[in-house]
Amino acid sequence: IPIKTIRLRKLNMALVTPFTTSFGTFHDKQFYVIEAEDEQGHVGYGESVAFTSPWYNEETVETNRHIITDFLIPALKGATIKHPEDVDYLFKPFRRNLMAKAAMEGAIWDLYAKQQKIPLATALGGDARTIDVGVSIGIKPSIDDLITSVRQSVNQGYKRIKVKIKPGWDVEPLSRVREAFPDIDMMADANSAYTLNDIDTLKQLDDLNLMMIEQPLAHDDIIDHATLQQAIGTPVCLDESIHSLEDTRKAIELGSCQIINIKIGRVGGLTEAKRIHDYCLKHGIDVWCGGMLEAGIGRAHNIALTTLPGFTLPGDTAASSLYWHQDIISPEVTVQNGVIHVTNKPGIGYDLDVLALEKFTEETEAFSV
Ligand code: OSB
Ligand code: MG
Repeated sequence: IPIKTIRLRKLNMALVTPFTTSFGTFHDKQFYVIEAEDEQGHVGYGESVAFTSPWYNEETVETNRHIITDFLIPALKGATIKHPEDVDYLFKPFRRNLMAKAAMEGAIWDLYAKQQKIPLATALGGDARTIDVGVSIGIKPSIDDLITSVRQSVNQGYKRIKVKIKPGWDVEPLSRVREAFPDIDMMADANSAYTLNDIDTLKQLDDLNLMMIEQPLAHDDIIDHATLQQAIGTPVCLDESIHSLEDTRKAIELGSCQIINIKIGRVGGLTEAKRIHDYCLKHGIDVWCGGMLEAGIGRAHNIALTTLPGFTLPGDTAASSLYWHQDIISPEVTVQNGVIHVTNKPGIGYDLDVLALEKFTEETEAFSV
């Protein structure tokens, strides 16, 4: 995969509505768009997913830039990359910094697919023509606000509703949503806000017929999650705790979860995401594709990944308009009756909206490879 230039653009986009999790509230998203260009003018796009503060994991927008410009781009110089999977190997000497690696690897996967003139989904081995989509609903000022928001999402056709929880915002709001919507597919995401001391609260959620509870315990734990899974009936899904195929194997062997949320950035790129998918498919573990409030490039990568056969549960890949006044891809991501129709254009499958890209760009840097 000959690469001539890597460009970084720093973007800043305001969210349509603030999004609150157990660890904080987002008003906007800053990120890097990575452009990998070859001699023929093909451009592959990647999007960094870390937040401005290290509160979901240890990475930030600026650690992503540091690792990309000081280590990952230099590692590409003089390297022979025959396939995007070689990039995963090339970045192995650098510990962690998985979101930085994923942004770079993503741009190269897109470039590769465009050079081959095939959709990224096809390059990954996926063939689904539509993917099922759910929505993640943040912590709201009141239960009435939450119910209003759930009603809108149900009316829009989303296939499952995820409700963010934290201590003090759990059994009561979830029970009220369940009363109002007895039959919807519903789940909760705690973003690591509980400990085993909260086991009585977590047991009460068993009465609410949840599809799963996502990452209830510490971000770096798989031991206590196994204890919790023994004690509750609701399936545990891991998000923050899973960074690799090895983490996946260990969590499954320990019984720490029954379901895995795969996020490309959290596991260091599409290559590792696919390995985790393949392992889970072989071992009968359901997976779904999580989200990081990405703009269109990141979402397009998520959509391509979700076409693999093991993605049996709806992902967090809701419509662009829920997050952004204007997205950076054209057309933007739309959801009809809870599904996204996968495009068959080469690469990520969406064109960049060049004017929007320019509008949200604060800085640009270019590096020759
Ligand atoms: O844990 O999945 C998460 C948003 C920010 C940080 C972490 C998470 C989330 C979401 C939203 O749940 C997913 C999305 O719509 O992109
Ligand atoms: Mg989560």
